[in-house]
Amino acid sequence: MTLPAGISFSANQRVVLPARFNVAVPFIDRHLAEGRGNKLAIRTLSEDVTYVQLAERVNRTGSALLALGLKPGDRLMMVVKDCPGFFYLFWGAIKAGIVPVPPNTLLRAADYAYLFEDSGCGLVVYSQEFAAEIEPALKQVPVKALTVDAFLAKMASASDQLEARLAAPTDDCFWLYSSGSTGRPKGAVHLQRDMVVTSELYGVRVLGVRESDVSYSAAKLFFAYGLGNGMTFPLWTGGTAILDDRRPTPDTTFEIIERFKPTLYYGVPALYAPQLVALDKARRDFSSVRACVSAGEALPAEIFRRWKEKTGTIILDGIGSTEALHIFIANSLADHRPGTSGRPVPGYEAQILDEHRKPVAKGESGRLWIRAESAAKYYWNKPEKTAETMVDGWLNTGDTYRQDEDGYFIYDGRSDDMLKVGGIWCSPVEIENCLIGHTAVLEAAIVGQADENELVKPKAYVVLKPGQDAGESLTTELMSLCRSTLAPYKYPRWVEYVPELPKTATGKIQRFKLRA
Ligand code: 3UK
Repeated sequence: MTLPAGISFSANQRVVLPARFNVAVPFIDRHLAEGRGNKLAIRTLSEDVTYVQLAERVNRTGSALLALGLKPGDRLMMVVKDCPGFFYLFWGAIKAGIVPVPPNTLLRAADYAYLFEDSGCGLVVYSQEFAAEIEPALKQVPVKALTVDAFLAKMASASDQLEARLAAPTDDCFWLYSSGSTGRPKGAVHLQRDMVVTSELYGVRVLGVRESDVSYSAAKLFFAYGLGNGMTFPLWTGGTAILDDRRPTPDTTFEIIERFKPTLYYGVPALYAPQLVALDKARRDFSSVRACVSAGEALPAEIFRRWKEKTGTIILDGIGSTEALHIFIANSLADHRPGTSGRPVPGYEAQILDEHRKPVAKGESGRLWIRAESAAKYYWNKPEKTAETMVDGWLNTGDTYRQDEDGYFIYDGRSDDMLKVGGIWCSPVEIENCLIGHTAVLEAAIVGQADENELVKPKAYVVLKPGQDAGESLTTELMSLCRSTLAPYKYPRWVEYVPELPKTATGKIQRFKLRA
């Protein structure tokens, strides 16, 4: 399929866009003009949505948001499960000039209260499933709010005509929250052009996404990885996206794959591992899938090998980030090396630098910096964090990398103490603070430890208060304390009791010593 009218890429992969445009037009409306109206845009276990229906509902949504009093530039917080309503809200907002902000849907009330406050959002729309966390947050920070079902009822009677609000390619378009090891999540502000860049440079040109593809992402839409896989790439190419709102498990994912026969499957290492265990017990039909993708954390070469043996398909690992929006170093069908993240996606630049910001010798480890035309412009209200991460047009990934003799990039760990669990960020400090909330605990430190599949999970080192007894029942209590107060994937899978924690002279916990 050719690029949408008015959009092109130069020979060095720079995007060329009209001076004034709205990105909802090439992603949504153009499919009607190009004769794809009756094609299925979205399929779920309970409904199918054609491109005509999608475009109409996007218009009604934008009209309804304006009727609810939102103005262009206002933020719409959408805590929405993977369902067609996610598409309507995201694109309806963008088409009306409103800024959608889809946060992680696994957070707790206190986290949401912070996001409502920080974003200054004018409206919260949430799936009923998340009411138990959203409603207490709304009591703390009052914002106008509606459930998705209540919103859809309003939408149905709103105007199906909506003029696209024109913007510059570098105007703010949508935000994604990203967490750091200390401090609160940061709203990464993405621009109108960013989804065009990721969809074309990685989606079309590296992965070969095309109109005939049926895409299924087990990674959810609130995650920048899932947003690209499960929404922007299919819409950019006029393909079909499969959505499932359940928590992905081997059973649910294989059920979806056998039923909808996707051609592209997107997972994370923490799901490929249990899927492999399930494949040992029963064969599953994978014949529709032409390529699998993995991101979020490094894919162990052993998982690549066993997956190929069991399914006959290969997993293309690639590294992306919320700030870059999607994958910037990747393996492809034509060029891959298991155990590495691959090579830079054409159009993205990558450099491995030492602590003086000088390039390291080939083969040596250093900090990975990238230059991306899809990069967030800044963090909302966080000028210092912006200045640390975004320097002279380059993004500091916070990752340590080295290159092998053929130029493939090899992940060497984080440069900070952050952990990825199931592809999602975990701050050690947040888990430690939760543990310290228990009456028996004096101090705690969290580090990542590899499980039997070489995948990282949180491990707690705990110092007890005098007179407290370590034991299995305390361990169970600490784990359930974390499970009930933090996002569920963040609880420590192991607890080790120690007499003291290693610290610097200034009292900072030296987590790297516990990792060693
Ligand atoms: C780590 C990886 C090794 C790395 C993401 C694809 O993960 C995504 O975004 P986040 O902001 O995290 C970014 C950080 O995660 N990481 C991601 N992929 C890999 N490490 N190998 C990998 N393949 O620390 C990176 O800095 O949550 C992934 C597309 C869009 C995304 N946002």
